[in-house]
Amino acid sequence: MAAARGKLFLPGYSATLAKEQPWNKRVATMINTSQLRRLDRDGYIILESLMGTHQISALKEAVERLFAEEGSNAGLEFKQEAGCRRLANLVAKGEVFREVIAHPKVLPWVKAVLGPEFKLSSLNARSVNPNSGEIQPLHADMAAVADEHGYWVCNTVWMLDDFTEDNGPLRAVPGSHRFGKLPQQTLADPRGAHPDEVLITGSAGTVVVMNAHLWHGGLSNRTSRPRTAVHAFYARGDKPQQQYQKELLPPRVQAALPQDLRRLLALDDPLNDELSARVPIQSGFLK
Ligand SMILES: O=C(O)CCC(=O)C(=O)O
Repeated sequence: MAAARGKLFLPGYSATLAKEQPWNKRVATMINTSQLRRLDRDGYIILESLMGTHQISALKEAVERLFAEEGSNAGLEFKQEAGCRRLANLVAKGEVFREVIAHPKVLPWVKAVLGPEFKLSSLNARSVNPNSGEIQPLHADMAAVADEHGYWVCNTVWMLDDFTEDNGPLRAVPGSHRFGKLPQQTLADPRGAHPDEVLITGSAGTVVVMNAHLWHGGLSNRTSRPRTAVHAFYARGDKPQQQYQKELLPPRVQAALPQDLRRLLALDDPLNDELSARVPIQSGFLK
């Protein structure tokens, strides 16, 4: 990965191509250049007030209903995590979730990280328990390291509650998406504080777009209320999905999907079938 200092290394954006290719034109017009530089340099950006109150409450209501319905099985299509409640396979579980994955103000940023050929990798929810007592180790999602073609994982964290310093915010090491190494290969204790870490906080309705090679992790919740987020996670087209959507989505849900969502979910993509079928589910740190 050639990440030249001082130069933008975002595969989905090229000032030259912006003149001739519709996608790059769209990036150039929709995306604020200083945010783009921040995404390239730090590995994340914060989109405030992306969700309105109606969308936040609809998502929260759907998430809590699913936690109640799924009980101790919640999250099992992916993995369960100590100190949290998790849900997985959310594309299958309601229109309110399908609206998240193709948001027109978020996808251009995902493209800026992954380039034009990308797909949804998984859609999950994570709610940190009150007084959770657990810290996620610093990790890169799917334990992914950028390869010779560049970045291949991008996550978007949709805050359904305020993220404060006390209730289990994200922490991240800015610039670590460029290290080409995983925290567990380098740090004596990936759960420990890192000298360069920052806390990512924000109000409910904020969406964090994160180059998911970035070293990051959720902190513990020291308050008496849960802290909930939805994670819409994307992968470059030549890599496996974290959760193979074609297998997980019931046929009636697949049949009702419009073409653009079928494409985003890679439902008619033989390469994705080859890459994603029968591949063990890979987390950045959960066994
Ligand atoms: O704070 C969050 O919900 C993000 C947690 C995270 O990084 C993960 O589950 O991989």
